Amino acid sequence: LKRVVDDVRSLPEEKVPWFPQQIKDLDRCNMLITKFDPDMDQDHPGYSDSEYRKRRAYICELASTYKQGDPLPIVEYTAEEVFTWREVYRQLRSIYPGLACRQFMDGLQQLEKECGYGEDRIPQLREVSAFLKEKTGFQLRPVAGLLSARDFLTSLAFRVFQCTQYIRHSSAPMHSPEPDCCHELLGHIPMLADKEFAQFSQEIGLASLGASDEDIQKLSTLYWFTVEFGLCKQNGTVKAYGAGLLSSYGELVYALSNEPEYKPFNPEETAVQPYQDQTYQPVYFVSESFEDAKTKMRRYSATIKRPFALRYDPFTCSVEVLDQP
Ligand code: HBI
Ligand code: FE
Repeated sequence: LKRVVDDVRSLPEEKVPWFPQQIKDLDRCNMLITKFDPDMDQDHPGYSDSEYRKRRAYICELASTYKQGDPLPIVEYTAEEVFTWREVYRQLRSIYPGLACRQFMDGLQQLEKECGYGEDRIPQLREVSAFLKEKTGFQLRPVAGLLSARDFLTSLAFRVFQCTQYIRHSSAPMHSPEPDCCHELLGHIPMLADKEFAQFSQEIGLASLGASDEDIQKLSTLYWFTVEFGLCKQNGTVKAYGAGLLSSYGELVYALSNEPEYKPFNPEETAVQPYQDQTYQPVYFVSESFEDAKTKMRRYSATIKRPFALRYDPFTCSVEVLDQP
């Protein structure tokens, strides 16, 4: 029989990186990466716009002081911000029907009907989080920017999705070098309303808990080519389910144009494929179905070596550490 141990430190293996075991431990998973930050990156479209940077600092402060369980911050978006949202929404919405997968379209239609999605206003994370909680148990948490891969993946284990709340610069509505609320709300949220996809996402998160840096790197690459840039077959055609595609007009069209290279999704191979975060991907991975992607991911995750087993308890939103039999 498996034994529940109350602390990872009592495990025989020593070099297990710390990981959260309770949902409130996510308050400690906040390591930001400054790679695409408008204060640091001279190529950021908002770099020379001090108003924009001030606004970003304000919204990021809301995220930095957030504690698990607090009500999600409400941001009163300005007319300029709503204008940017409207442009992005209009353009993308018009091409979704032919290019987005069925689960995405279902989710988006529900959000439009039940959660105030539309071109006239930017949905608030608070209402979107309540919506998701009912559909799949996922909830949102505000984040100030790009997180470390470990901290980002870790929260998925608890069905928590870390969401940025600021919007991209108005001079570049069709492209953002970093995640913003258009990417989260249009790319990720409709998919997280699907039960099977929600489970897929949580399982990547669970696989990341206490994993070595090398395994985090691989899981992060798998996340990249599935949750961010994944394609899947549906009724004989290939559709997009990745949020990076579904929030970028240019790349969504490109990814399904037959111009790039396509490979079948196979975790061992996908995990070591080098990837691009500056421009379009040269290669995309195609899954037979979500069911198939989930089965393959599960088989892959089981090969990650760990001196213990984990079990997620949905009643307490906590992770139990079990000795291997
Ligand atoms: N951080 N806020 C945020 N949003 C993401 O989508 C995100 C991240 N950090 C890392 C990451 N995505 C991926 O590149 C994977 O490495 C997990
Ligand atoms: Fe993303």
